[in-house]
Amino acid sequence: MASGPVVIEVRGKVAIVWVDNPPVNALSQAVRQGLSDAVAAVEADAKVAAALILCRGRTFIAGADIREFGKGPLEPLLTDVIARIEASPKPWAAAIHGTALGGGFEVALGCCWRVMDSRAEVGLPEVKLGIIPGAGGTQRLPRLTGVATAIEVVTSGRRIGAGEAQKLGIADAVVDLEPGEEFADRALAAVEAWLAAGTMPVPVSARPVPPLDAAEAEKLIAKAVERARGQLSPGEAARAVADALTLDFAAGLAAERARFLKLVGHPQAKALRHAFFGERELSKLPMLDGVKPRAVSTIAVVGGGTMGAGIAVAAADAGYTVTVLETDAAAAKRAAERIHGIYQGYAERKRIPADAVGVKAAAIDITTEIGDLGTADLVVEAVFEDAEVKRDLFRRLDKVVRPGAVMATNTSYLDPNRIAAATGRPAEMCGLHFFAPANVMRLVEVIETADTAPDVLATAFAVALKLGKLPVFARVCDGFIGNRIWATVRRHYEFLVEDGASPAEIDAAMTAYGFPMGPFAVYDLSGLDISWSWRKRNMADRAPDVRYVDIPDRLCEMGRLGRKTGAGWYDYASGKAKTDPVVEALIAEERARKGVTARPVAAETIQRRALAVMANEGARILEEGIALRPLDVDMVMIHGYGYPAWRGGPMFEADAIGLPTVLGWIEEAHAAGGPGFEPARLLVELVQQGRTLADWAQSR
Ligand code: 3H9
Repeated sequence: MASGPVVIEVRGKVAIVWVDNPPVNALSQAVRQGLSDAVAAVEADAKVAAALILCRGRTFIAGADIREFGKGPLEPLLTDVIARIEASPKPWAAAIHGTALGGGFEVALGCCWRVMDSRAEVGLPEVKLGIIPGAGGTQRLPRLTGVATAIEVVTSGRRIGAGEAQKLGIADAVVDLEPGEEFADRALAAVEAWLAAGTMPVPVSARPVPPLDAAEAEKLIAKAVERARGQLSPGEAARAVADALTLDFAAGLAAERARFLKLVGHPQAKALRHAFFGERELSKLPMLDGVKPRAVSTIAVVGGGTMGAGIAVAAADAGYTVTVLETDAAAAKRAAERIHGIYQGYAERKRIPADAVGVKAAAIDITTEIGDLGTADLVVEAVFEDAEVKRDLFRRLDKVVRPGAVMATNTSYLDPNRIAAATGRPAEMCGLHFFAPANVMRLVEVIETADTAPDVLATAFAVALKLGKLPVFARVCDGFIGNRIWATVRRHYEFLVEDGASPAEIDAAMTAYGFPMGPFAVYDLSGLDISWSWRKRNMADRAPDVRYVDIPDRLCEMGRLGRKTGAGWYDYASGKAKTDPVVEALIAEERARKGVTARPVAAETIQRRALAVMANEGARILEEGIALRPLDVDMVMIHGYGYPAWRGGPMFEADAIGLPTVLGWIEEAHAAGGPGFEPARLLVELVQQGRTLADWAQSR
């Protein structure tokens, strides 16, 4: 075969089956057909004794073509292609470089032998797309690793490095390439050696499944279900693997297929596909088209607090030369300790070797001399959230930072336009709003001020991508995308408390919805004082008809600022969040003062109000041009605020439920919340036109 994405090259007795389907060799229909035809061609060629799958480009097959999902099955089915490979009288091997994921790993499991580049990884990440492996992965993997490991692998979707794969019996050989060596040559040599040995391994599907107690399997399934917080795929994946204990291979495969088909068209899978492609759309912006980012190799971070230290570590790990500016020697020492602490944590979690901690921490330069920032290509400010402090800092930075360098503020709530105006070069300023801990959280809001130059914006995106972050474009408003939505919905949660729900009921409703933590637990964790000072600044002279709940102010006045003070909405004296009679009494007192008769609030009411308020605020953010597309809002809420990815984010979910229904809920929220909670004009118009947000985004 000389054309198409699958091409055969015969070398001696081995047919190399080259797969070449950029960018990630996904198993499109043409690739499946090509592999199927290759089996026939290899069988027909008398000179050939074995076949070896190798992939062009950066990776082995990264899975089924996700874009084909939802279009109905196209022949040949992957399961059948793999069955042909496995049943062939001539042994097939897979040579894995990059990542063999999902269907790609399943193809490899259908081969007799697997040889891996020592840097390669394998994995079954299907659960992250709301599905389960659908081409034998749940039945072949436990035959190699045992059921318990296979359940762990399919339910986490994690990747397995070559070393571990060899220990687990997944990889038959691992090759460490010497400089100048070709992986193809080494893999070919491995196949020739196996052929020479003359023993053909038993196909994986014909191997016995190592026994596991049924009760033990049930426990593992229950654990997967619990961890998934409402997402169906991990539980289904665990059940599919456990089927291997009771069903023979053919029946197990049929059961896997049935589970796969049930999930692939499920709304959760659609939402997770939206999340997958949404992440990859974030930096594809018309205003960045053809704009060249400025070169950045040195990054200065001003402030070595929790945020600054996290940013510095993220930047250093991405290969930048990093300097942190602190105010004095004592603060510099604390910053150094914080950075050391982050790397220490990495070592404890085995992300880096213990002896690398000191070297990595020492690579980040800490200075108290602002003049040392003169050579930086990008300066990120992460100091105390106070407008005057920041303006003063930028005035001083303006004098030392070299012309052409980009300057960014990491403010969460302040106006970057005002901060930029303190410099003589507002065009070179933007906002880079990281989320704490900045070395872990992937979300970064990239803020375009009124003056940000296009190539400054492009530089901010390029750097954020190099840091492995998910940069989301936003324009200036109070709280940008995420904090603005969070602040709005938080107010609504407070209304619900005043109306009759307890903080614990609201937290339970929202964790049942799929959030990792309830809003009041989050509130306590981040500290009640942040929103207290915001309210003092922004809500002190509110109109009399604006609904205002005094409970959080009263809590702050009592010194209950959240976890850091041992008490907030909850009491933490025991180390765990406990409902506190003091708070219950305060809530009762406030209800009485306002003449509110507490009424029970059902969990569904809390959940639909939360969705309605978030989607409504998101729509306003869109109509004001603060965010460009609904997917930007969704990605912020998923990656910064724990919105369950399997719901797709508030904008996607509003579309999925139906905008007319959601508008009805928004009107309910408006009736309860009053001014400030009016339905967004954009949503009202879309409902009148019978359109969706996705449709609106497409037509712009
Ligand atoms: C499966 O296999 C089901 C089977 O069990 C059963 C079937 C019956 N399909 O991420 P990147 C695109 S489910 C289509 O930026 P990286 C991606 O959208 C699948 N397109 O690169 C992007 O497009 P664009 C299980 C795909 O180097 C471009 O490729 N497999 C697919 O940072 C580059 O992607 C997975 O879940 C795909 N499968 O990371 C693996 N994958 O340039 C999903 C990628 O237009 N993929 N694209 O924006 C990944 O995890 C990463 O892409 C990978 C490379 C690690 C491979």
